Amino acid sequence: MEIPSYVKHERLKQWVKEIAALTKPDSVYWCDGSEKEYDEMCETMVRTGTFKRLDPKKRPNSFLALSDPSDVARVEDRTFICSRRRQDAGPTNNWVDPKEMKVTLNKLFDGSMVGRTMYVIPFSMGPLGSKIAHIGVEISDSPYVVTNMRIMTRMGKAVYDVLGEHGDFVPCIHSVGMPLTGGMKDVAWPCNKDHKYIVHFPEEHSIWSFGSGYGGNALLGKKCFALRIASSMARDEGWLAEHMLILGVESPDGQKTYVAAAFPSACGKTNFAMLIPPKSFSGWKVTTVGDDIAWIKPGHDGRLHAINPEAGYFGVAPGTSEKTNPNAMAAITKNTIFTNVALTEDGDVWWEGMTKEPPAKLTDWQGNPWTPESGKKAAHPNARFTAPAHQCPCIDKDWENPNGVPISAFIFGGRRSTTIPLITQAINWNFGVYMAATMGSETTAAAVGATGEVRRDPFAMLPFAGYHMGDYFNHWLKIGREIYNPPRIFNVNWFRKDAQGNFLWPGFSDNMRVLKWIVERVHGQAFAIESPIGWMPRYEDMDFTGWHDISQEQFYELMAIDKELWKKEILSHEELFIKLYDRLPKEFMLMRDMLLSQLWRSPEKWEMAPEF
Ligand code: O2Y
Ligand code: MN
Repeated sequence: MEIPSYVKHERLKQWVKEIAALTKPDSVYWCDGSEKEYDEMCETMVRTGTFKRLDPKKRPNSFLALSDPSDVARVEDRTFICSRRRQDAGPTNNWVDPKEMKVTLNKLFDGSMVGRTMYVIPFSMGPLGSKIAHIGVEISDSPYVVTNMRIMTRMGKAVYDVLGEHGDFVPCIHSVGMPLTGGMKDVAWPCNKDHKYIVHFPEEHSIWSFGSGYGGNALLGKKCFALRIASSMARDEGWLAEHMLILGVESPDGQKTYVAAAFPSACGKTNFAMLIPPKSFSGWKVTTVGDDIAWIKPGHDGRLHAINPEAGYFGVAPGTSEKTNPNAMAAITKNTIFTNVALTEDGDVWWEGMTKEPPAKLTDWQGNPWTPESGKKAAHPNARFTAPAHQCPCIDKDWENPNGVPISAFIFGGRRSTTIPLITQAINWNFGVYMAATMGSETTAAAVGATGEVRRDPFAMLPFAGYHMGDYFNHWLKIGREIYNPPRIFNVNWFRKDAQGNFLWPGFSDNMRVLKWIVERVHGQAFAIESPIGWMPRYEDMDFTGWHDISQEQFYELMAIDKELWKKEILSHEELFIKLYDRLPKEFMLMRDMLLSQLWRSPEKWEMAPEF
């Protein structure tokens, strides 16, 4: 194996040799991250059928990949946190003894790259050399992974300069798990239909992924490193690795405020990160730092500073349109990889929700002819675009600032049709942590289990915390004790419905009205009243300028606190607490009791009557 002379890190070289000896690829290729390399790999994938080049006039330098129908999303039931002790992974993660798992993985990876090229992909999560950033090296036998990693991370040989001879890196090993033995012919989307393993070793900071070529299972910088391994590093080192978007709000007088927000997967995070304020909000601007993950470290000024560790968007295509997210639509006009969307007759892409009327004829995500009468979706519901972040028109000027941006507020939100008001502010850090820990979403038809059942998804981190959730809550409480000027914490619910099942809040641009109140609260510029569950704006504290007509009554329906529903809510917090009992913060019991006693003294339906 020829190793480029610019790689000076002996441990890294040794590790690559070991993995090559185990996986037995035909050749080893060290990625340099250049444009030439990217173009050549795309061209090779066009020849092998993995990529289809889209019409260069309509979507310059863009490609479509169609995955195997069995490999279309993250596989949570095949995702493992292999800490040495089971109790450190906690009851919400799949756990296998690391020694046992290594035996399994060594068998699976033995010869898994026969007939393929093994790519060595150096990448930085975060701006190269930033004190908040960390380095990883992914070994993969998938050229699809290489090209996606080049968009999603800072990938290339400059990483070796930062790494030097002894720098730390997270080793990430990935194989699609389909060796080409005995002259076997390759397929457009190789994967292993029988065995999938997405495995994390939090103590040794390493990741092994086998059998899937898709998204979060294979682009190991994202959920595996930037959340599962990084959350464990963050706990040990006193920082936060969170499933949060980061956005900037600029007021007409030029005041800039950064907020980070956590919503469960598929709750419109990218849309919120790229929000365009209503026309009536003249002079207000929202800018995007990140749409999915935030790494947040305490700064010398006693504040928390955040970077987006990623360099691209791996966004859900269905539902994205000029109406819902014009900034995302602009970001994907060129240099984009589309996965599992439909192909138009003129060589462009389409998905459900992109236009009001579907095209008359398409090729669907499985490569079959499609018409609106086909009776099935043209694009897979989890179809994705991979696009460079810098192509987003509303990208923040400091999105690559190595020092990060100072965070003034955390926002948490689930998908709840009842109970949770549109907006509340936690009375203090600890109560905010309690509210984030107990956030939940109602299951939709797409998810397993009964529709409408509330699933707790603490901090939107349930699938992504690399250690015990109880310890994770304690870590958040500890951060609050240690920083001098903690961000304020807010809870939102864009999804509340009336008795007839209609959404009470339009969402999208109008979320700016809530964001404005949040920003003004942070700066002590907005009024709030005390409710049993936190601070709340009154009707007159919200900016409804340019709104067709929202009455005070309608707004208070969105904000109402129903005592009976809240009693049930608190009871269902108990379910989570019992599960995490051995490591649950003692503060949570006090806060639950405080919540109960506050509710106890409130009327049956706590409404913000004008006399309050
Ligand atoms: O299904 C996948 O592999 C992707 S999941 C994903 C991708 C981008 C941002 N967030 C998510 C998520 O599941 O939260
Ligand atoms: Mn996500």
